[in-house]
Amino acid sequence: MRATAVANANLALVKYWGKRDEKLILPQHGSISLTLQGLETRTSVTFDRTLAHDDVLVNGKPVPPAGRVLGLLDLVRGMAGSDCRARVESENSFPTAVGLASSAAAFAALALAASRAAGLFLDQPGLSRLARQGSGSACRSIYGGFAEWLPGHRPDGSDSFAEPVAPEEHWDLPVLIALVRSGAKEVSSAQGMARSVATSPFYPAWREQAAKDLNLVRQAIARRDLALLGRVAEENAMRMHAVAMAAEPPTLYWSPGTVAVLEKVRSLRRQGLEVYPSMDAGPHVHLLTSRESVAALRVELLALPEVSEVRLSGPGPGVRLLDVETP
Ligand code: 2P0
Repeated sequence: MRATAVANANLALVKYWGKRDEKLILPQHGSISLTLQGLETRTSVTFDRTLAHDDVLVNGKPVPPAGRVLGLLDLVRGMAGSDCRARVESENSFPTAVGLASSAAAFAALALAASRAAGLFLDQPGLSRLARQGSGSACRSIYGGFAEWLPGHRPDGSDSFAEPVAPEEHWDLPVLIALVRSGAKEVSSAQGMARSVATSPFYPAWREQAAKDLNLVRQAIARRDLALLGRVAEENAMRMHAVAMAAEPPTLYWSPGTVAVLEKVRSLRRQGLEVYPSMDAGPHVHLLTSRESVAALRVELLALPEVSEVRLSGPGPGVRLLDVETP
C-alpha cells in the first residue's frame, strides 16, 4: 500500500535541549512549539514485496537511507507484523540548502505515511510517539498551532509524546524567518545537546528553568500575550545557546548574520516595534511579532547585508494525510 502525508516544521518557544535516553529519544524536560505555516515536507511511503531493501528519494534524488529512517520503518513493520521493504519519497517546500531543513516535518510526515501505508491507524498520541523516535521535535509537528511535548518518566517512553495546547486559529501570530548567510552546520542538534548534557556546567540550571518557562509560555498562549510569550521565548533561546557555548568543546550555532539580526532587533525595539527573536540549533533567526510590525520589520531585515531572505510564516496545520492507495 502507498500513503502520502504532509507535515510542517515547528519553532520551539521553550526548547528541547537534552536527552535522557539517546536510543528512544526521551527528553530531559518538556518543550512547547508553534507549528509553522508554509514550511512543509510531503512524504509518500510504499510497502512493496518486490523491493530487496528500503529505498529513499529526497527531492527526486536517491539518498542512502539514514539510520533513523530505517529505524522508524522497522518500528512500523514491527507494529504491523510485516517484513515488507519500503520506498520513501520525500519533498520539501523549503530549500534544504539554506539550512532550514526540518527533521520535525520530515519525521512527522514519515510517521503518518508509513503507518497508514502499513495499514495501521494510530491515534495522535501514538503517531506522536512514533514520530518522536525518528526525531524528538517531530512529536510536536503532529499537531497544528501550539503543542507541548510531555517528557514522561517511564523508561520505555510510553508516556513521552506531544499534546495540543491551542489550535492554529487561536492566535494570528506572525513569525518572520530571517535566513542569514552561513556555511554548512558543523555540529548536529543531537551532538550539540549530548555535549551540553554531559559537559555544560549550566545544564542543571537550564533544566530547572525550563519548567518555569513552560508555565509562563502556557499562560502567554492562553492570553495571546505577545509581550510575555516573546520575552520568555527569547530568554529561553538565549539560554539554550549559552548552555551549548559553555559545553566541551564549546558549540556555537551562530554566524555574524545572527548577531546582526539580534542587534537590529534591539534598535527596532527602541523605535517601538514589537519583535522577539528565537534561534534553533542554527544561525537563522525566527522573529515573533505583531501583524502591524510585519511590513516594517521585513524591510529592515532585508536591508542587512548578512540576511539573504526573509520568509513570512505563522501558526500552521498539523500532519495530514493526502492520499492512500491500495494495490
Ligand atoms: C527544539 N531543537 O525544541 C530544539 C531547539 C533545536 C533547538 O529539537 O536528536 O532534530 O532528532 O531528537 O529534534 C532539533 O533537534 O533532535 C531540536 P533529535 P532534533 O526544536
